[in-house]
Amino acid sequence: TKRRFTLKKKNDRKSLAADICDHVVFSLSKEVDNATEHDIGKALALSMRDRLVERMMMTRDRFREAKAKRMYYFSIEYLLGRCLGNTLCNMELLSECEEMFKDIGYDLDEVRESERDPALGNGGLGRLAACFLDSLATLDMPGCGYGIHYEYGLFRQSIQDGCQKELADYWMADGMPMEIARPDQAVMIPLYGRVENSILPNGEYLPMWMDWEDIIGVPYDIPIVGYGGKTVNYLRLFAARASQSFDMEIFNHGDYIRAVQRKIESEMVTKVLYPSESVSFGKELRLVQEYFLVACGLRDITRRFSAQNKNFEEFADYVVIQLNDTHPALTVVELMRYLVDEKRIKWGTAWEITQATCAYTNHTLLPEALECWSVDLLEKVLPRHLQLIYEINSRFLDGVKKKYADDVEKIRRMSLFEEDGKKEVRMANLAVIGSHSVNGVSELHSDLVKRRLFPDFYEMNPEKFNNKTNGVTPRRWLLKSNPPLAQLLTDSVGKKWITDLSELKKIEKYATDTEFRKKFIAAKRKNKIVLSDFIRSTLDIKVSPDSIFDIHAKRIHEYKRQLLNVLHIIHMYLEMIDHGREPFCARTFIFAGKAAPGYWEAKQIIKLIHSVGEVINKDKRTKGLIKVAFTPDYRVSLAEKIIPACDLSEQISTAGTEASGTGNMKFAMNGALTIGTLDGANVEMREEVGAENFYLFGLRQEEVENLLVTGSYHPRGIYEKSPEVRQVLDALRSNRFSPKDPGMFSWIVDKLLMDNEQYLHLADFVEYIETQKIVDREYADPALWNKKAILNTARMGKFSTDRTMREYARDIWNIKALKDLE
Ligand code: DL6
Repeated sequence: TKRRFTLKKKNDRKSLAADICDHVVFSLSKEVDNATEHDIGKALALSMRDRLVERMMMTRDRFREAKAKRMYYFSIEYLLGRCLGNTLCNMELLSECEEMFKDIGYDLDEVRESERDPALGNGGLGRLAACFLDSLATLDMPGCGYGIHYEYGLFRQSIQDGCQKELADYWMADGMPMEIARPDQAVMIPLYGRVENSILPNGEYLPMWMDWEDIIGVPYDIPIVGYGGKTVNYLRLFAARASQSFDMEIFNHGDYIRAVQRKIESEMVTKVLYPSESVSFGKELRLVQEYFLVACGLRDITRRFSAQNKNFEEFADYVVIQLNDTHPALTVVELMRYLVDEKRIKWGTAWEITQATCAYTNHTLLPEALECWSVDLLEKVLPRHLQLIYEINSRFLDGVKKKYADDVEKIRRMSLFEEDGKKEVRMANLAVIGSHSVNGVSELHSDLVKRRLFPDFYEMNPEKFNNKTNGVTPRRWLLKSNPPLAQLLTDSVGKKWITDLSELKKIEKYATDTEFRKKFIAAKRKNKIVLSDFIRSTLDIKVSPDSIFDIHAKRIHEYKRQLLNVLHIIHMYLEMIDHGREPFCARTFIFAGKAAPGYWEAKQIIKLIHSVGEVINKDKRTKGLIKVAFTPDYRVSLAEKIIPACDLSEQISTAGTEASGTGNMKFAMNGALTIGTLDGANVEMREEVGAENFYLFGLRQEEVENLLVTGSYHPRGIYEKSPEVRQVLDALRSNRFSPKDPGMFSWIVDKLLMDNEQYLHLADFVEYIETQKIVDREYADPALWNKKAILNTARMGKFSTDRTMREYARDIWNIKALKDLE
């Protein structure tokens, strides 16, 4: 007989209010009359959690009954953002709760503002993972996330004297009401030790991983509710705990302090998130983190699989694992170890199962971000895995040799081992050969993945390679973060857009409708006022909501070219002050983003933005026509304030460097126009919104490649030819923006003038300022500007992660929505 969990909690106002009161008393141990706003917020979160837990159990029962194949997303980062508002939105209880809070004299907005962002990710890669989870649940698909329960998330950024200072982010200080600890499902993870190679009496080779140390992985589940509240999947995050036996062994020898010390050391594994998305760290702790994620995840999955099915040869019929970049690439080796060593499955079959189970997404073309692990380190931390990597490599290269006989160079390039200098394992090669699918995250990027990153692998197995253009979830990035626009869209075309973003095409016809346009402008203005107030209250900078909000919000990195933006600001300033040429429109340049703590150049760029801002903001001669603001501590909740208020979105990376970008999509969806290069997903966005609704400039990827490969980039020639470039660089060198620190920014000028400046700032500068002039002219014509802005919102249907997830499900995972299986 089928036993299905049934819902007990009701969603009407009375039941919710009663539950909140119960939680204030029984979970928080406070009296309702003395409860603070914060207590009420927590009690509301707990009441919502109760509802999600019920639905999670129902979803679990439905999966089991349907014997559904499941997708497990392995990612070292998840950038969830605040949970409460999102849960209320997806459960369609937001306005109900707002009303209820009003009735009892509390402000729900304030309660929501006091929630801390769980910042368990650096940027694009982690936020994409969070959007995927939202879409999977909304689509009723069996897909869950696996990750690490870091104690400290990404550092908090404060600005002191224009410089970034990093502060620890103890995100759990106040508890995380939404999560569910599952100590009963903890798993044990071995590390270090040695391999003993024995031969059984029947001649069979038996490697034994011995003398390992172990860490316990304790799962914490965060329920992920899809829109409408029917499906609730989960994100399972593992925290490292010391194992009892581990402590006791030393303890029994009488060394209590050393036992505690060891306990602390093993809990270090999940202490902190590494704070960069664009370099590979090469540190032992990071390797242990990566293995910890993979090993905890696989143990959990194999246990779940075994409970329903004993035949591991069918594993890939029920399980598929998506590797979010190479950080979880050890999945390939750990699954082989499990199948061969523990399940005694023959190598060839185990390899087929592994390849059918794993799929890999690449998220970066930057060479410095491609992970390699030293053989010495692997030997120390994971000795059995290193043996397996040798075996995988040798069998794989046998196949390569069979196909390409004597092409020694090709074999060298395709090997899992880098042999030049210190011997290392190339994790990207491992992920490619161990997976049945390799995808990039935009059309351009996927093309470069084939041509630039893995040409040999592509030649050998072209069928593995595919593109899955990124997206963003319209629930968080439009419905929740932009209530005025969301309301206007719903009023105009109905609610269907929330789960089918292509519905917004229907507003195209209103692009020239005066009434609609007025409302669209009013929604944007409302958001701009909120951001202006925020900037005034946090930075003491007064900005006008009538000015163009020109926004550059993303990680600070040379390839993203915040520097190009600053050069344009300086140009505008000099035009006004030195040449008396005023722009048509006032502009507020808003920056936000963190620099990796060890990335000196990026931190200097933050200092430069502040220094330029200080001079310009104070200079009365600008008549307020240019303002510069840097809003510190960029994170999901700040993005939700900034993005809806944007007029002009800066997406200006050097063509061929940004894999996709997802900020670009969020801005355009919220009615911002993009100024951008043909890089990442900008290319497809421009195709969708129409070339006339996108401010394009800059070299194409092939032109960039050509300049770099042939060594024919000579920026000094550009400097000499172009008065605009000269003026700006000379001003930077003249200390006009660093009066107290002469010479501070000379390094920038020097670098920009070097032939090997790989992001080609000066090559694109003149066209960039010309394009900015067009922006200036067109913003002065509100009918024209807003027609374009409306068309941007209308035509962003492709960039919903609902579309992305459907494509992964169909082409890579072979999973179905539960409703289609029932
Ligand atoms: O795919 C998500 C996101 C892209 O949109 C960005 O373009 C890309 O820079 C980012 N990549 C990373 C680097 N991770 N690694 N390794 O975060 O991924």
